[in-house]
Amino acid sequence: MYWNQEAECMSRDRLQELQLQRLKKTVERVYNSVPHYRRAFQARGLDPGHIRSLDDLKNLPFTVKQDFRDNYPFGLFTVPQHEVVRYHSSSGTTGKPTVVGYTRNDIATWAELMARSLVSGGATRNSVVQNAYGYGLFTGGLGVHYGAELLGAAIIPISGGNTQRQVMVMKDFGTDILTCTPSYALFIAEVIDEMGLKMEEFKLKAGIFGAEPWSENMRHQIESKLKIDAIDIYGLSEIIGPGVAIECSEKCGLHIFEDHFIPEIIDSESGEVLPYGEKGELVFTTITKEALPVIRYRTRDITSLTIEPCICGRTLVRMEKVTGRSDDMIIVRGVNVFPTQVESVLLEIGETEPHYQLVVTRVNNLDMLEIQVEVSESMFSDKIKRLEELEKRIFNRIDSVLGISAKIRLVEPKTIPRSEGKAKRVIDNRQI
Ligand code: DLL
Repeated sequence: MYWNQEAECMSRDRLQELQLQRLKKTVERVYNSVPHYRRAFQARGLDPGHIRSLDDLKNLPFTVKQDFRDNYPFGLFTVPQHEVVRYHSSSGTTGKPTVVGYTRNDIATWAELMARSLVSGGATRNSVVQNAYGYGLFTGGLGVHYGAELLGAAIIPISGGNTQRQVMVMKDFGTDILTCTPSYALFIAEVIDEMGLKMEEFKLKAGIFGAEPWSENMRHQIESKLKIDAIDIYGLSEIIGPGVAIECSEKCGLHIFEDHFIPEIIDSESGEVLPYGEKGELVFTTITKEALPVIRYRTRDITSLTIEPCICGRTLVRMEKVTGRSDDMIIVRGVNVFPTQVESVLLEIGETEPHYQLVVTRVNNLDMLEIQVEVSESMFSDKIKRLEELEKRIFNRIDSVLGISAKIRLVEPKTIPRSEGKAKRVIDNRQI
């Protein structure tokens, strides 16, 4: 099922023609109205006339998060303030947040992409969509909201939190589509269980989960606990919000809406563009945005692209599930570790609960990684010996898969903080 078959199944030739035409317009737009871009282009001896083919994109300068900070709040906008109808912002953990803005047309584009995403994830106009992404400056809530309304589904704008009420509403309103972060979905499953309810009492069919990395094993956990299809949705504020890419029912890669965003994969070190199939940093250029077009934005997300045809019929390029951001990666004694890799190992062993946290400390100049993971009630009250055995097994598996010796700490059920939005997986206590 498609929302916009013409756009989602367009021939690659036609798509590239459209991309080039839109790219030229975007480049002219930013060059003529944003001093930052004009300066960056001129520093490379470039002007909009240099874009003659899609291949010329690789010569344009990158845009990075710092450029948003340096031009805070509206310096990268291409329209006067009266044309902006909405602001959002991403929660900067350090320094100023990133501010993004939308014209009326941008909001319409976003709703279109979210309608496509919801349909790809299994929603129809008869759906009841429970939207537990946070409403507010975060793009998740309102992004999904407008898409669901355009689709004609009934949206429940419940936002994140108050989980018992979420469960009650889910049951009583007959929610069939849940939208929230994967970590929150897991928490909802836990509360359903605590309330003594069974999934058979719900109409839930699918969940559209994103905004944070989650492993394939985490998907299986969520699918079996909630008895649904769990679909991955990707996006970021700087580009538009949720709805940049979405999985189809094949669940093998996320289709990127290339008629609006051109993706590239680059080598993070050299900045060189990598061919299809190779893993690297994902970079996006928006080609239809009005208020805030972005040229070659470095997402810091690690993935690869493929244009192998997909069984679903969409011709759009697919990106591999994002396993992590380069900023989330911790380097412990020289070994690169992504939280999702640890997650995958823990869930594969399967004797712990899917709630974990990584704590990094530095003792006598040596990095120490402690993996805290919850065990079930029954396991916790079991013999010490069994717990020690499990610790040992996790230690060995982490050592052989990730090449790192970590301290494993099995903790009591429900002691790791639950998240209602993006989960905090790493606590880095190193003073570097
Ligand atoms: O998280 C937008 C969003 C809302 C996406 C709801 C999906 C659903 P930001 O807060 O700007 O925007 O964070 C963007 O989150 O660069 C990735 O590192 C991460 N991220 C988003 N979706 C995924 C995903 C929203 N499906 C940053 N898998 C991105 C892995 C994701 N990481």
